[in-house]
Amino acid sequence: MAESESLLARIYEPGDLKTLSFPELNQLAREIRHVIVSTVSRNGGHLASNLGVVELTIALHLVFQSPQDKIVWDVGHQCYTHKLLTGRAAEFASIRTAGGIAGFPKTAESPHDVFNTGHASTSISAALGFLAGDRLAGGQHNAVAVIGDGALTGGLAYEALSHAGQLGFPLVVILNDNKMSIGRNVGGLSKYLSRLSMKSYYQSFRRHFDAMAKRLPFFGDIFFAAVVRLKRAVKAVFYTDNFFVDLGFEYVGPIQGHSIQHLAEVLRDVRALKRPVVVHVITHKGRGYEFAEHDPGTYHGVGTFSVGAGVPGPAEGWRDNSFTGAFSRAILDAARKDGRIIAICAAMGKGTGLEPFKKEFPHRFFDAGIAEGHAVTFAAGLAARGMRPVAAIYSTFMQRAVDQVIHDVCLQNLPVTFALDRSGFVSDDGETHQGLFDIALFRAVPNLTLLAPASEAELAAMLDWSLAAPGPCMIRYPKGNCPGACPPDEDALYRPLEPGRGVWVRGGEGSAETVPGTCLAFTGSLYQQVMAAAAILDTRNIHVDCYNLRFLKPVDEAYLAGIMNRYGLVVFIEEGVKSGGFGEYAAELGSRQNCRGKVCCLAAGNSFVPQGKREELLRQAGLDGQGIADRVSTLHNSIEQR
Ligand SMILES: Cc1ncc(C[n+]2csc(CCOP(=O)(O)OP(=O)(O)O)c2C)c(N)n1
Repeated sequence: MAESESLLARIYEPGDLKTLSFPELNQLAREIRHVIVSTVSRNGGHLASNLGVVELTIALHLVFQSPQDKIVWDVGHQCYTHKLLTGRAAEFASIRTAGGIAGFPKTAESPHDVFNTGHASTSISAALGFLAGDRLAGGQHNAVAVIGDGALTGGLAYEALSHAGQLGFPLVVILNDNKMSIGRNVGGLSKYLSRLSMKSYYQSFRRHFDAMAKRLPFFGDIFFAAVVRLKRAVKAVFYTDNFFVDLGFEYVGPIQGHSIQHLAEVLRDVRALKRPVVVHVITHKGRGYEFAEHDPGTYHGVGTFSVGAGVPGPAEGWRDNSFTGAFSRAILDAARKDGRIIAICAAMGKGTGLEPFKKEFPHRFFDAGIAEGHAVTFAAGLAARGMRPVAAIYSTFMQRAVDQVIHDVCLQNLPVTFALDRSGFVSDDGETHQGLFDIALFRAVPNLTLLAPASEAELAAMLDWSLAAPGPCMIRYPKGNCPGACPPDEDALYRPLEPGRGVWVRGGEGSAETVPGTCLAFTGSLYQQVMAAAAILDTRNIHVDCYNLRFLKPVDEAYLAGIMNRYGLVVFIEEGVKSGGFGEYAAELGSRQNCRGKVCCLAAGNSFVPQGKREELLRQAGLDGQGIADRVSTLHNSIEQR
């Protein structure tokens, strides 16, 4: 379409929507879908969720006055139309790339992004806080939380609903119900919402009633609130219960979520209500792009793809060589041998590699929904009953369940295994999704064993080890390729685990020519980077020994102190924040035990890390092969010169 014909090119801010007729707004929705599909095909991103809310977003911006009225996008992965309508159409091509606009709402990016999101179920709390603050400051603005039926499975959302019902502020909660989380939504709530949607006789009554009420001069508007109360009374005849109403909300819906005009009419009425209200909107995830409509789960989050051909399926004989793939195979092997092994995820069955487990052991697989805290305590209960639960949760989302790990699992020393996927730098999603805090968060917790594999064999050995351990274990691994066999020290990574100790993957005990030289001690995810650094250092005539830590906790302190005594320089290299990390602990151990060697820590800085590819982020942090080699050269030379 020529630039002059483009309606999107005429939208600089949401107020511009008011200049368009409804047919033009429908045309705008088509343009937006086109832009989203072509951009995501190039950059990757959350496709299906965004395609499902195009009309809803246009209607919201038509009726509410952003940024004075606050629109909070739950999870935030569905904010692309919002970004396009709020002055970022020109930069949209850069979405999710390093230095480009973010794939999630980001307050630093625009005043229309009123709250940073990325983790699910925060929108109702945040919007309620805005509203309470606004009223305390004497304001009269609106606040809207847009939350999906998936995000509504998170406990935080219920805490907020309960509080909002009690406060009575005119909070608008848009429940974007597409029956999907990443995959099909699970749990009692999703059944409940379907039941609400299916009351067609009520729907038909409601439509006629609305039309009639609107036709009455004056009454339609003036007595809208009274009409809503009356409808609620009528609804009580049809429904035996309505959870939202019982909490103190008005409940409107379910309404069809792809008619801008209808949505705008309903939202105007809702805005006039001046009471807490849940608007239940039915949308189609993936709408407007056939591949995504038919398989919204696959198209929830995608890499690059061809618009015409869609996302390619796995090639014949494809093997998932990531750490996730290695975990997926290892847990299946373990489960075949031990009927007590139970797999648990929190709405991330596919992402954590548990789909094959679910297929083979459907009764031993549990998807808790977007409810990490519950998933962890549920695992604790299973362990207390003698099962061997494995909870597979991304590092960033485990932040939600720190208390449950400490209070429900570790305090009772229950044998729960945590498979912490996406630990370390995570590509594309930015600050909210980095897995850089887990070492600092969990190293301090008593009873917990913290393990970091460097290879497929090591991951499997650690899983087996943890499944036989008497207490809780956490295995952290990155989103990245997982080495299979590990040259150059052929079988180093196959050696059996020794509690508290790592393994030498280059030189080490007995390599007299390098002692007292330099030792690189690292967390497993950086194995490939450290080996690359060692090779670069060889070319500079600096020969280093490399020690894969394996156990980040507990540590055989005498053994580690021995290393720090033998080597002139020990550099700890970890994929996590420096503060509270392994290196800091080791430095304290070295000083406590008067170790002779100089100790240094290479780690992620203590700031939030924006979006980029993992390799780029490692490079920026100086944790790629080149960066490590350069830092070690400098340290080595400074010691030589002393
Ligand atoms: C605390 C937390 N756990 C897991 C996720 C991963 N996640 C991102 S989107 C999503 C599904 C959201 O479903 P829903 O809210 O229904 O939105 P939809 O994508 O269907 O529009 C999940 C599980 C997350 N963002 N936050």
